[in-house]
Amino acid sequence: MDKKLEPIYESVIRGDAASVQQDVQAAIDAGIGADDILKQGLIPAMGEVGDLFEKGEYFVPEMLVSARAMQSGLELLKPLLASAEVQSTGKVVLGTVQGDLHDIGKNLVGMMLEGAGFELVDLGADVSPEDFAQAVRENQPDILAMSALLTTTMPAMKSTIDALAGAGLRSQVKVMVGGAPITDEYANGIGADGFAPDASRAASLAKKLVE
Ligand code: B1M
Repeated sequence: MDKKLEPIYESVIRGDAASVQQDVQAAIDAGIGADDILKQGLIPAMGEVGDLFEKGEYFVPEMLVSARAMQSGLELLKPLLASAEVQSTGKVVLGTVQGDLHDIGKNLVGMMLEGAGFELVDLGADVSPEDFAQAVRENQPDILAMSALLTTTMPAMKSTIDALAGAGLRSQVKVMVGGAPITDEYANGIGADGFAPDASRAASLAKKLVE
């Protein structure tokens, strides 16, 4: 890793948003490309945060703080990345299913996906099957990612997959699901392509699904 990118890596892991912004700006000023700052600084740092979470050394609050710090760096890079037309890892349409207002975990998943280099279309919470299908039609994502936190809203995942099939869109997109009540077995049962138990593993799963 370029020596000038090491502070970015360390600041993301510490979850220090102000330092991440300073370090990213310093790297831009030093002439390092936005793509290198993203792929050699911010993304590996979020990968390390994910590993720390999976090892039980970081918990949800630390992961959130690091994800927000990473986002603050990403904000500085976004205009540069857009103009450089950097190849993204893939595109994901994300939302919490119909009837469900819980969005904290969904937002964390979104941040980890962006941290892994995905382009994100976040539909928010309480998204109907028809709106998911419409977003897939309009955005042509690689992945549709759904979150549900209530046992009463889990069936909306199946309704959304049915809506995709009804609209002739199911074969065009991978579907991944997650949220506290969701299990691998449930995901298989409704015909999803994958389930992840947490935000870090959601990013790893998304990468596998687009391979
Ligand atoms: Co609600 N709520 N809530 N709530 N709420 C729960 C989920 C509940 C377990 C609390 C309880 O009873 N112990 C319970 C659900 C019971 C059940 O169905 N099994 C519950 C209930 C009942 C309700 C209401 C019905 C309460 C009422 O009004 N009577 C109501 C429903 C409103 C609605 O949605 N229609 C309600 C309302 C709310 C608030 C609005 C007050 C608030 C949400 C605020 C918001 O999100 N903006 C809220 C909160 C905060 C919670 C708890 C306390 C915390 C949820 C949370 O944010 N966790 C929750 C109890 C708990 O979990 N301890 C609870 C932190 C977050 C980081 O974790 O969302 O699990 P989580 O996300 C994780 C993983 O699940 C995974 O990654 C994330 C990070 O690692 N993940 C994915 C999530 N989505 C993923 C998608 C993926 C992959 C992984 O791929 C696409």
